[in-house]
Amino acid sequence: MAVASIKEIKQKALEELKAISDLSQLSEYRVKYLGKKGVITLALKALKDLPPEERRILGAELNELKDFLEERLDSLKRELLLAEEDRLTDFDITLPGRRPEIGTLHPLTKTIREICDIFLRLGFEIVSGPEVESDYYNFTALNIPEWHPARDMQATFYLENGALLRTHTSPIQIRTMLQRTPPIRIIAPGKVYRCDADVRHSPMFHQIEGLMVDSDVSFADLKGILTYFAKETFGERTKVRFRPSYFPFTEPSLEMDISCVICDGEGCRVCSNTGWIEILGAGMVHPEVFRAVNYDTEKWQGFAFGLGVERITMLKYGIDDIRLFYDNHLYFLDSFKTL
Ligand code: 2U9
Repeated sequence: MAVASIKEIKQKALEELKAISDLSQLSEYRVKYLGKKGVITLALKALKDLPPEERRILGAELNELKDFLEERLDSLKRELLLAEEDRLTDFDITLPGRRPEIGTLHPLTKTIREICDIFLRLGFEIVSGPEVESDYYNFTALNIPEWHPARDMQATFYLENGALLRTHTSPIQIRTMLQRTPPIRIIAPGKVYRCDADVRHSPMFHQIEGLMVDSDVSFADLKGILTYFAKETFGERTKVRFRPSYFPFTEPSLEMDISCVICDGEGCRVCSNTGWIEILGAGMVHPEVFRAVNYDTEKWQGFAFGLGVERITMLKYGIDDIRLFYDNHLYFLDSFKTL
């Protein structure tokens, strides 16, 4: 190795040192010159083949260069780290913040909560029960014996062990009555299952049922409470009407209509030009049901009602396809954010 080539190494090294502008260039540079196979490391190794005098002079010069570069690289590294930190923390505090995406309750959850709140104000209590039920609690105790056509009407999902998926939340009321003595004022929201699927039917949907049992409960109480519920849910101006109906578990039974929320009673496609929309069924608890839970029919009377949460929600928001509730498309769910 000649003196000239050491000069060249030094000159190039100093020149390239000036061009370093970030940490990765610095690291590359360190490997190139000071690494195990770096230019300076190899040059130092090559000294051993030189005569002693030359080795001493060139060795001193190379070591000086090596020490200089090591020191310079260390301080340059500190400078670059500081600059990087500055860059990361250098932001404009006057810029508006990024608004976090906030979700919203599912429309069915909203309806369930709103309806439950109405009945909580009337002194009702919320109760729940299992979705997998026995034939007895779902049908027999509700005055629906095996031969009853209502069993076919409520197309039931049966499990292999003979249990079934509840077709309504009524078994909750049966279980509650078996556990307690009147007075009872309960509301039973929950999922129910029927083998049915189209634009208006889903194999799983939600019901809210109510039950009040006391020693002085009348059909008039039932009508009063249902009217209050309709006006709270659809607005004070909503009109109601009651029609006679039939359910195995209530007698007498009724269905309640409200004046059409779309056309205000004028007649439109939603109310099939009648001006009225059916929203729930109800009635006085059938004596056979009281007998199934060992309640003295001379002492106690009660009323019960049942409604479909999806149906109420579709009417409230003008939704025409039940499947939208279960698809979980954000464009649908987000539209309830401001409501
Ligand atoms: C007990 C006694 C009586 C609950 C009732 C209805 C009428 C009714 C339907 C509304 C639409 C079901 O979701 S839906 O398809 N329900 O019309 N439900 S009376 O009667 C009971 C419940 C429990 C012990």
